[in-house]
Amino acid sequence: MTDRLEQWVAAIEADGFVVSTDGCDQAMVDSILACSRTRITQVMEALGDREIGIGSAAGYDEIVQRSPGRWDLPISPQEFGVDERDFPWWPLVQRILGEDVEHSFSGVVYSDPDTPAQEWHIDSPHEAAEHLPAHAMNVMVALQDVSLDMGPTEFARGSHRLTNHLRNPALVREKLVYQHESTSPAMLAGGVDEAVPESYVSEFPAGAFVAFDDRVMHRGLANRSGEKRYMGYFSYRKKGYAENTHFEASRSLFAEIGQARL
Ligand SMILES: O=C(O)CCC(=O)C(=O)O
Ligand SMILES: [Fe+2]
Repeated sequence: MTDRLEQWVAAIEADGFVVSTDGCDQAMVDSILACSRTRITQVMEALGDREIGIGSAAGYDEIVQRSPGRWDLPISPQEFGVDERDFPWWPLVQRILGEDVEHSFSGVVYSDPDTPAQEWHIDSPHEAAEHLPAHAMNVMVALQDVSLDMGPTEFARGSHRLTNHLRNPALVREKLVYQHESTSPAMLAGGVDEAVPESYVSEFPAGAFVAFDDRVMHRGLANRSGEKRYMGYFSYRKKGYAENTHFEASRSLFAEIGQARL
C-alpha cells in the first residue's frame, strides 16, 4: 500500500502522470456511469438544437464542448453519491497537494462516435519560473473498457517540466491552455536543450484511472469506435489556488430555459 503510494508520487513527479488499474470497483463504476448518463440525457434535452461553441467560455454552467463532439458535464461528488476520501487516489492527491487539498471540479467527459482528437494542451499554467510542485491535479477514471479505438487520453511524458511559459519565452500561455493547433510536445523541445517528450497512450479497463499534474501536456484522442466513450473526472487544487481556466461560462442553460437544476 505504502509502496504503491510512493510509486505513484514518484511517477507524478517524474512523468507528470500515473496510470493505475487499482482504481474503482465495478459497483462504483456502474453507479458513476448511471448518474452521468442521467445527467447527460437531461442536459442534452435542455440543450436541444442550441448552438454551443468550443471551449469553456462559449459553454454553459451545465455543459462545455471541449472539442468537436467531446462534452464535459460537471457533476458534484454529492450528486455522484461518492465521498472522495474513499477513492484510491485520495492519499496521492493529499501527498502531492497537501492534507488540506481542495476539490475543484468533477463530472463526466464523453466523446461521440467518429469525433476527432483534441489539440495538445495543459489544464492550467505554471505559476512561477522555477519548477514548483503541482498546484492542481486531475484524475480521470474509465467508466467502461476504453479501447485504443475509443480514444483514451494521450500524455507527453515529463512534459509538465517543459510547459513553463514563464521560463521558456517561446511558449505562450493562451496557446498552452486553450487548445491551439501549433501546440505539441515537439515545440517544448525547441530552443531549449531538451529531448521531445515521448507519447504515452494505453487502453483503460473499466475502473482504471490516470492521475496527472495539471501542467502536463495531454489530449483526448479521436473516437473511431461506434460507441460513446465515457470518462469520469475529479480535479483538485492546493488550498488557496484560485485560477480557473476550466469553467469560464457565464450563463446557465437551465436558467435560460427556466428549468430548475436537479
Ligand atoms: O477527453 C479526454 O480524454 C481528455 C479531455 C481533456 O483533457 C480536456 O478536455 O481538458
Ligand atoms: Fe485537458
